[in-house]
Amino acid sequence: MGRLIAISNRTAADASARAGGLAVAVWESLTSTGGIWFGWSGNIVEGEVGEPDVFTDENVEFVTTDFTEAEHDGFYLQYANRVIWPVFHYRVDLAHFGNTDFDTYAGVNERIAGLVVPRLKEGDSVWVHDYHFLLMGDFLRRGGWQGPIGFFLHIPFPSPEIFQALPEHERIARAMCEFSVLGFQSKTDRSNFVRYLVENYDAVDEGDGWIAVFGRKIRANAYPIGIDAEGFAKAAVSERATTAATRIGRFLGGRNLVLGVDRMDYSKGLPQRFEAVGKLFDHFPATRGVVSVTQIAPPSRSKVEEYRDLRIQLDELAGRINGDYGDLDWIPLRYLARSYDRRELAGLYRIARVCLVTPLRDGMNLVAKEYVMAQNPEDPGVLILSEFAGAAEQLSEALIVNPHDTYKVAETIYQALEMPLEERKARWTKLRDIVVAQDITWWRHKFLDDLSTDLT
Ligand code: ADQ
Repeated sequence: MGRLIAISNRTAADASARAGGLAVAVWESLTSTGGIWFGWSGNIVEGEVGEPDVFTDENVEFVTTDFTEAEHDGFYLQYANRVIWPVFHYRVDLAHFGNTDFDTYAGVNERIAGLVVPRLKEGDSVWVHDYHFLLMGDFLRRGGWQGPIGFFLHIPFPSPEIFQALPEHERIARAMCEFSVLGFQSKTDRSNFVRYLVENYDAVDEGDGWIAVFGRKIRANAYPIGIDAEGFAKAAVSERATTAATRIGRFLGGRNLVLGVDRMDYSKGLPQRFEAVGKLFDHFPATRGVVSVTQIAPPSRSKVEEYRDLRIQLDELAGRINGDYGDLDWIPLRYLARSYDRRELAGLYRIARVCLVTPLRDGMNLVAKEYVMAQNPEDPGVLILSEFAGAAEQLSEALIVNPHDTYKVAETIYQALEMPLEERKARWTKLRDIVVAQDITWWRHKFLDDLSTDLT
């Protein structure tokens, strides 16, 4: 394979950002083939944007651009995060359809394509990431690039009825069909996309991922993203992990830990999860005083109003549950609105008897996979997983729940706490095997192999 050219909103230009799943995968791919990584510098400037910042780390060149205030607002805060994000997570009710934000969104896609095209050489493969750049394939083609372009969507692709709520759905879908290979997290996402094309544009699903549409052939497949499974298992027994586990152990005082770890986002189902915890203590009195629920949820996108509202809602719910059930020596639900080092998280996962991963919608959900890899094989904990997380397609040995059914979630937490060691081990072994087999390296090979055998 020739050079790889990656495009994503945020890059891993800062070495400390190479710890997350996507950043690790893209960085490893780029260092193995050599290449360029384009994205936003993270800076917002008044007035005009200047020349991009270009620098090299190992054999990877970074080309990052600042955003103007108008771009940061219209592209990032509005269209990407207040239109596409809610609609793709089935929350049309939360979408804000402004008059000009789509134009700004398209403008940023076009401007970045304009930085990419002159730097492309024959033999290069372009790999575009996520919902910020749905139009990138179209602009790269308009700029004259005819080589392979892969696209990977990290978030769900909604059912056609929901996608059509986007006023610009046709423009977006046509642009997406300019990519040579389209990657989705799950089979459900892939089939939603294909169903939309079949129902609206007489596309034909020709099998083996190939789709004939708009007079050409593209490939669309599910490539469920994985984690650095071995690395995470090691992190869970590192000194930093053990120290974090000891610290929380002092707080627990021998109680069972039920843990949640999520970015504070309305897609993660946190209010419903808190309600389920209330019902656990209500309907299963044996858990009172002996179970402690800790939710770690660092605030994200706090400039967006819906996220500020969520924070208020969670503060109220946690306060009410602790007020109703807490006692002098017991805090039933603790919620920590901050980030932790990945090794510290791994240590917390390892001692958690139960992990709650109950999003209302999620592209994949890497926390579920991290929890599995952090377990002690001799005494593994139990994963409770929403049927609406992409991870549920692979991790069917978890206890699968509907996060809206809060009584059932409460009952499932109780079932998990009572689960005999033999059953815990049997379920965990199957989960571990799949997370190891389909790890981050497997994912990138699966995607890039398809991209390199593309017919473009
Ligand atoms: P996210 O929505 O961010 O990602 P997720 O897959 O769960 O969701 O990844 C979150 C990552 O952040 C995990 O690696 C987790 O360890 C870390 N994290 C969470 N809380 C943290 C905390 N308090 N401190 C430190 N780290 C924390 C998007 C999509 C997902 C998709 C991923 C990857 O929304 O569906 O799985 O991209 O494709």
